[in-house]
Amino acid sequence: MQIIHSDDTRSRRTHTELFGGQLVAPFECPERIDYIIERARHVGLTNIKGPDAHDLSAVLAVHDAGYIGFLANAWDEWKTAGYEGEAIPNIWPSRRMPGGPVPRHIEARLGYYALAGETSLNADTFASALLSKDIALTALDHVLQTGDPAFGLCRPPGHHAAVDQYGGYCFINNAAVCAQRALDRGHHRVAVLDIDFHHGNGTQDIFYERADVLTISLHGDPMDEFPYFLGYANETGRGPGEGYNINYPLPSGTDYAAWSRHLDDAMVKVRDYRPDLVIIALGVDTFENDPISSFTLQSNDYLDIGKRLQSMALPTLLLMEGGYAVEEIGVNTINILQGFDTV
Ligand code: B3N
Ligand code: ZN
Repeated sequence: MQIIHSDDTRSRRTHTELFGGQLVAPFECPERIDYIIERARHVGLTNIKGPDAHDLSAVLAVHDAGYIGFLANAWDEWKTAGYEGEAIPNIWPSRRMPGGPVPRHIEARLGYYALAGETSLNADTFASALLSKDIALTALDHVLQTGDPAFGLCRPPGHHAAVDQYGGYCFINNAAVCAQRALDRGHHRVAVLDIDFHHGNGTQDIFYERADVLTISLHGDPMDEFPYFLGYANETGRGPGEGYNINYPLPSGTDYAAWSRHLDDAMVKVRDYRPDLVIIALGVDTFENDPISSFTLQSNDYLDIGKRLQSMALPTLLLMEGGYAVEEIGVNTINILQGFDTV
């Protein structure tokens, strides 16, 4: 398995995450990647290379240009406003005051472009999001050129990032960028299968009215889990996209027996779609000891997930999303790659 990785992902280190009325140390931390790459080397997965630079065209094909401009300038605007801490929104265009222009003040612009408040921005945020996109697109290039699978060790993750909103630790939707780039390179149908614990709301948002990208997500029921406001089973797509979005909201405590039955069902739907490429939004926060999630998958289950994914026998791009049980994240993630490789 070709792995795309950069040590420079370490440069994203925020100090604050809004949780439980306090600013806590972020769950999404650089050590996550250290553990994964260390485990890859330990088990002999040494086919690791750095990312190539890619311009913004693929990003602007799925994200709003005003949003990307906001990300590029937010930190400077925040500092210019005289704020001392990391940038966090504190007001939103909420249900009783929607509409209007995109305001000028950075506090308002943060709320306008944020779908949630836990994720802090700092001086390195935009550069790290661009690097994560480069990692994803380099992994895609490998799949397109060789037909062989590749794993983009993306950080920050991407699947919550919507057309013009960030949140849930995500800024640029790497899976969506790669799906669109594959279509622009001549593919006709791409499937995104999201196995992270959290609903891939951003990917759903971006492709909701389209039939050329099938989006499927297995996740904690949004009645109880982030992102709460999207991810329900009755969200099936709109207009030409009707039938091309499938959600599997699953209850707290879901174990591997139940989860893998839904995975099998999802994989049948992927295969029936006959995609030229399948993109796996790969989170391992389904793990039993994940600190912010509530499924009960165990480390060995990830080997089996890899085997099942490989059994689809489709060109596959795997992109890193969530997973916060830091000491086990390496074993769990690499188990998926090993399971995939050993069929
Ligand atoms: O959902 C949470 C959250 C839940 C439980 C927590 N505990 C018990 C310590 C802490 C936090 N926070 C909201 C932000 C979640 C972002 C999820 C990012 C992700 O992995 N997406 O796939
Ligand atoms: Zn997640």
